[in-house]
Amino acid sequence: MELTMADLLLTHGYFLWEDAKEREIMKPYPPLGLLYISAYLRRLGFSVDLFDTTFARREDLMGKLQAGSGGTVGIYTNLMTRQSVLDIVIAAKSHDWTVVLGGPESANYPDEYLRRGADVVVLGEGEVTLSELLPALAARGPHRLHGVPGTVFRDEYGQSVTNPERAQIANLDSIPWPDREQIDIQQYIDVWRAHHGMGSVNLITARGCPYKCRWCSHAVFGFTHRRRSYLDCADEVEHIHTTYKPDQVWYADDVFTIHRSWLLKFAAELKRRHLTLPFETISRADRLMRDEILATLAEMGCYRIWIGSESGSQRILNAMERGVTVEQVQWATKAAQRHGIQVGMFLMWGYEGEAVEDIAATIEHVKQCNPDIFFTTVAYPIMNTAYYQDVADRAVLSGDWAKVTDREYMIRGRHSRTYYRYADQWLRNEVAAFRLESEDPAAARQKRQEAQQAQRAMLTVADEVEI
Ligand code: B12
Ligand code: SF4
Repeated sequence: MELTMADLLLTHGYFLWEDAKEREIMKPYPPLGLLYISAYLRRLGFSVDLFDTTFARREDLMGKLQAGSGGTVGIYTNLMTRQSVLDIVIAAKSHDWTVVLGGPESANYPDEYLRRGADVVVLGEGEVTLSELLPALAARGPHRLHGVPGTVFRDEYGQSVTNPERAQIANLDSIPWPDREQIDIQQYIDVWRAHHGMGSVNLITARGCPYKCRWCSHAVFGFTHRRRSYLDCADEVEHIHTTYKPDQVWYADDVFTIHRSWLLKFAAELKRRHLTLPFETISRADRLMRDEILATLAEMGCYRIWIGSESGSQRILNAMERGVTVEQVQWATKAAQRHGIQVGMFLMWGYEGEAVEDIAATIEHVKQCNPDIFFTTVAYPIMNTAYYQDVADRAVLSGDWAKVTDREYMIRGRHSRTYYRYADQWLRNEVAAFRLESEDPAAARQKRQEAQQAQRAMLTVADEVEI
């Protein structure tokens, strides 16, 4: 064992260079959760080492695990990184590390991860739990962690023990900002600049979302919503601006405009400090339903707002318990664009009960809104969501649990993937035709024909099921 070993090595399982799709997108952000934990533990006097895998090679992390045999490693997990994290767990265990996992994915599958070698899974926020867990591990080892709230572990008999829940941090201003000094933020900014002309840094102004969209994962923060004070957030933006000089920021909140009066105060404070930094963020249409909000966002520097539109069918939005109307999405999109803000839209195919009329309604809706960008996805059930419960008896993983993610669930009886591929082509061609209409009617006609072909092709495979 190294004499200088840190109390905790923090890392994650996301390696940009291993992911061809992400390399194409090239919009990496560091995992804020790890940076928050690092800052919190350091302030209490723990020594923390942080190995950011984003731009690293897997061999480098493996080398580090080999060199530091016998320490404690904490790994962030999310839906995308299951296989990668399991590889790290196996490597860490082979070098005698104690392995602690945290984040949304391991919270959804604590026993699966414990069975595959993890020693402890932390549920919920990591800061306070780790500050109690590290001394408990040092004093009692990994099998006698009874009474450490927010943890799941295996006792000496191999039985899984779930401790009581950890209380959430009531005052988010009381914890230090993310420990960005521990990683190479400049590399993130450089990569962003090289690929998008703008260097970006992420931050959050709140934790948790009180809405109950049935497919959304609330594994970490539950259904609470806690905000930081607008002054603390403005201080952090100022710090980011003076320290890293990015060209923009990304407010990685769940619903950035959820609290109107907070937003107005925050905007006024940034203005007072002459901090107009371009930014992107995500929100809900029903939380954008005033010109005042959109004007404020535009004045703050918002150049693109992402809206989860999901479907153009009110019936499906209601089934999702989205709490938003189609009209609200249409109004918010137009209003944002009127204020000079681009709109990015997320859409979902294949939700429970979706019929061909709902698909047609979604296509009409996207034409009506004419967002600047839109992304589609076929609905997938994340473990422990209400949607998962709805389809659990028909959900089949397309491979070994350790090798796939929750995105690979197939739903028995649902239309095939080919069907949704055609739905996508129908949508994209219709929207393209709509956009070409006035400037190039011939091209528009061509696109409309392609849309009709896609629609017909979709209908011909309507009887094929996913599984
Ligand atoms: C911003 C964001 C993104 C951004 C950028 C990601 C980034 N790196 O910043 C973008 C838009 C790219 C994105 C994409 C996706 N995302 Co996303 N994203 C988020 C979001 C809104 C914020 C993340 C964040 O910064 N949180 C703030 C920090 C402080 O919270 P935290 O990371 O959870 O950390 C705390 C705890 O988890 C814990 N903890 C964390 N690490 C560790 C480690 C240890 C050892 C311990 C003990 C504890 C611990 O302590 C931390 C502090 O309290 C979250 C929702 C959310 N509010 O968290 C979804 C979320 C993480 N994303 C999710 C999903 C599904 C996706 C996509 C798969 C969506 C898709 N269909 O494509 C993609 C995957 C992309 C990829 N390749 O990984 C899900 C994950 C569900 C799951 N079970 O894993 C979430 C939870 C959203 C949701 N509600 O469903 N995402
Ligand atoms: S989808 Fe957005 S609004 Fe709905 S519950 Fe999740 S974070 Fe909240």
